[in-house]
Amino acid sequence: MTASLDHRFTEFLLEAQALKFGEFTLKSGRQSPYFINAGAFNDGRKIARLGSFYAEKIIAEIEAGNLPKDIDTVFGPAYKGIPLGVSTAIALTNAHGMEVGYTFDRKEKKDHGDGGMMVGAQLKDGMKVLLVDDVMTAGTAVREVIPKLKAEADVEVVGLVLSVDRMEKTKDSDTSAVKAVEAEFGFPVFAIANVKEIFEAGQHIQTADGAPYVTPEIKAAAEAYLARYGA
Ligand code: OMP
Repeated sequence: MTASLDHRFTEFLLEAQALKFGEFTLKSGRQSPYFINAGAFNDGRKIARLGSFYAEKIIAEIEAGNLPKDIDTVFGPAYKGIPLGVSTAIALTNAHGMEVGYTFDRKEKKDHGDGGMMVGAQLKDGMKVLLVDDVMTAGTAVREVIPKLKAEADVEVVGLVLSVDRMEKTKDSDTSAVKAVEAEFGFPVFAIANVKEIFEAGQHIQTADGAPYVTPEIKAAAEAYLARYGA
């Protein structure tokens, strides 16, 4: 039997050392005992596999009727979203026969050549855009990019796919950041895996020495963190 997507993805995160345990200060200022670092997907094999995981999740959500079939372009916000969007578009085409563009934004406006704030498939009115990003904690990154898209053209954002949902509440409410973004913008947010699934799977995945990646101490630290900040 093939393992579930979240289990296989957790294996990949751990093997690629993209999931770290220790003490980390997040963008939100919270002190977390774990950190997901998409920067660890730094070679051809890893980024190709990452794109395949995103594509698998997207196809599953299309089949479930949660995303439309006719997505025009995959948008990955600069900088970390760029390789995500490109590798996802490649995997959607190569493995699933889906013709789709990719688009990303520039951090600075270019004043020569083609000008413009976007690179890749040009955004036009009515286009269906699927966002991809690495991790959502408070949703700050997404809130920054939506106005940029809307300034470019009257596109329809059909959803957002993340690698990991940290399942945290927003700064000023008990609502999860994912739910708050869904309510604010009206599109669904999906994650290949969430932290609860990751910590569950990580107890059964072993390092080269045969020890579980997620020890009882690590699990306890994660649970204490989620008891405080989880939604
Ligand atoms: P928000 O923009 O507040 O949702 O935070 C998500 C961003 O924080 C990610 O795009 C990363 O830049 C960074 N981050 C991680 O990469 N991994 C984590 O596990 C946690 C964070 C974070 O700082 O919250």
